[in-house]
Amino acid sequence: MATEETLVLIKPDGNKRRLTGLVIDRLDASGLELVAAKMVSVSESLAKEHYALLSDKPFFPNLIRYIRGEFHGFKDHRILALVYRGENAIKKTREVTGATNPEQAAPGTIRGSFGRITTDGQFENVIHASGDAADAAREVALWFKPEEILPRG
Ligand code: IDP
Ligand code: MG
Repeated sequence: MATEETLVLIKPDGNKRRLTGLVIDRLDASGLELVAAKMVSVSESLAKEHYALLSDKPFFPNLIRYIRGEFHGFKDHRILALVYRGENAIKKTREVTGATNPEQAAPGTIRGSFGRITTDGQFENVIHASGDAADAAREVALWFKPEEILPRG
């Protein structure tokens, strides 16, 4: 298995509920290496590009508002973006993350422990993690310049 890189975003609910350290701790425990990190002010165009494959979904407009921090009071649209590297990094990160629907996410996963569905149906699932190799390559390149990522040792 080749070394992979994958994108993680701590979503605005994770930030607001002070889960950043916990998320990083869980990912550290998985043995992956943190190779890039930055706070990003998420523009509407970045949000729409990130979620381009979901643009026909009914929840898409709310998803854009969610990832831009509009539900959680972040007027500067702040989010923490991270890149993890390691063997099987995409699958390992998804396992720690848990299922998309926080009510179906396994206990002990980040989403199973801390996610929720709001009364109006919005999934608040704490983090984003790239779903597969194609998504990971596209998303890492969308959020980070090559020189912002530590070189492979
Ligand atoms: P993922 O984040 O587990 O990869 P995707 O299917 O790629 O899941 O969806 C991206 C994001 O869109 C989810 O993390 C969640 O915030 C939102 N989402 C996906 N499906 C639903 C839904 O059925 N209702 C509300 N929000 C959803
Ligand atoms: Mg996805």
